Order: sequence, then structure tokens, then C-alpha cells
Amino acid sequence: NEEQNPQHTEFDFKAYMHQKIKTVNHALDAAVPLHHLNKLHEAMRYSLLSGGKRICPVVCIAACELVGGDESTAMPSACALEMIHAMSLMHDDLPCMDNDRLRRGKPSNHIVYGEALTVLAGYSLLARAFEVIATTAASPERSVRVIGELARLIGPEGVVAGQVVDLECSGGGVDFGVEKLEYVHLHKTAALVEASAVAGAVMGGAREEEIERLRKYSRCAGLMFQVVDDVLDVTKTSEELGKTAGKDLATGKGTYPKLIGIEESKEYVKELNEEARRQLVGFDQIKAAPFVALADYIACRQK
Ligand code: GRG
Repeated sequence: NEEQNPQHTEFDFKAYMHQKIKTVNHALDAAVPLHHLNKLHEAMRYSLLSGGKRICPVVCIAACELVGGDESTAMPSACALEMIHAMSLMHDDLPCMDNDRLRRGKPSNHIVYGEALTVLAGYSLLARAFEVIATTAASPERSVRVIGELARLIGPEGVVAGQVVDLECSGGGVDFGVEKLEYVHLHKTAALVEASAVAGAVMGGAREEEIERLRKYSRCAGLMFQVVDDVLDVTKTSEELGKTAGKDLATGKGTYPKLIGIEESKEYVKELNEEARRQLVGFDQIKAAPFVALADYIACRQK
């Protein structure tokens, strides 16, 4: 893989992520300070600052830098995206949704703070996300465009739509074909990555054509993340499988290996990676290196 991709050998993705995550965490910490009046801010910070790969904020910053902007211009949007990601995980873990007691190896938000406070802390993160973009970004015109894109991509035509279809199908008994599976992943997962790339690009002053290429890249990357997830679920060692029981069997939910086959799913990952990479042609190749490496990281991750 490294032979086919010389940029990959020169670009230290791990160091890049480490450095970006550090600045993002610092900005998130400042964006949601602790208040001692009640537990609301504590509950917001519990999920916001509890690790995580920070893919959305890094994509946002990298997109801004790719089109000639700088990190600080993208930072309010980057923080907003991580706030929305965090609130979606908090709500997803609730008993009325996926009912997960653990998140990132720690008790889920509602286990620690109770369901009511988790719902409210989630809404607060959502509201704070838009407030941060509206009040700290440089250009009002760009901020309005980002707010509009973000609202559309997470709302009833975006993340929420994906979650609704996912919930409908999770109980089993619903005809769950590959089209529906793709719909769920494109909305539930890829839409927020898309919003991240578009927000960064808009804030950095990208041309429309650049925005559209980054949009396509992130849809491929987001979808790829989920196909890889499904493949890993069936290729895990039997010991690990004993713990998770395989998600398609456990929930009645469709997965790529189940619907198109394991080898075909791996082939699809390759195609999505190539398609993602094609979107980067024409950009400054040095500034595009994080995107090449991110797609490879998603395609090749083992856990
Ligand atoms: C967005 C308004 C609004 C409401 C939320 C509950 C809900 C509606 C949506 C669920 C969305 C969801 C849980 C999508 C899954 C996304 C996903 C792939 C999460 C895992 O991402 P990682 O591995 O997480 O990047 P880390 O822990 O690294 O941050």
C-alpha cells in the first residue's frame, strides 16, 4: 500500500492527528466551561471531553487548510461538529434508542447523569454548537452558509432521518436491502462527515467546485467507515465475537457482508477509497495528504 501511495510514507498521519486533536480538545474545553450551579455543564462536558477519534473536527480543519484557510478560521465550526457528534452519541445510547450502557469504555451519559439530564445536555450541546458558529466565526456570509448546511445535514433530511430508518429496521421483520442500508449510513454517519468537510471548506473560502469535491470525498469516507465496521464485525476473532454476538444477529439489522458477501464488501471498501481519492485530484497534493491518509486509515483500521 505504501508503495502505491508515496505521500503516505512522507506524511505522518498519527502525529498530524495528535497535534490537531490537542488543539481541538483545548478549544472544546474553553467552549463549554463548567458551571457549578447544577450538573448540566458537567453532563455536557462528560461526553464532549471523553476521548473519541475527533474525525469530524479534524476533517473540518483539514478542509479549511486545503483551500487556503487557517486552523483558527475553522475552529468554531470544528468544535460545533464535535458537539453535535457528542450529543448524537448521548441520545443514541438512551434506552429509547440503542440502549447502550457503555460508550468509549465508560458508563454512558444517562447511566451517570440520568435520562432527563442526558436529553437536556444533548439539546444544550446542539444549541451551543450553532451559537459558537454564529458568534465566533469571522465572515457572517460564510457562517450563515455553514449554519444552513449543518442544519440540513443533521435534521430530518440528514442524521435524524438515518437514525429513524435505522430504528425502524433494527427490530427485524422489515425488508432491509442494500439500498436501505446505504441510506442509513449515508444519513446517519456520512452526513456529519460531509457537514465537516463542507463547513471547513466554506469557512476557508473554497470555490463551489472545491466544496462539491470535498462533499463527495466525505460521503465516500463516511460510507466506507460503516462498510469497514460491518466487515470487522464478522472477521473478529471468535473470542471477540463471543462478547458482541455479531451485530446483525443481535439486532436483526442488515450488514454489508450479510447482504452482498464478505469479499464483495472488501472490494467495495477499495472502490470507495479510490473514489474518495479521485476527488482530491487537482488540489495541492501536500495539503491533501491528510485526506489521503484519513481514507487509508478508515479503509485499513483493524478495530
Ligand atoms: C443530530 C439533531 C441530532 C439528533 C441525534 C440519536 C441521533 C439523532 C442520531 C444517531 C447518530 C449516530 C449514533 C450515528 C453513528 C455515528 C458513528 C459512526 C459513531 C461512531 O463514531 P466514532 O467511532 O466515535 O468516530 P468516537 O467515539 O471516536 O468519537
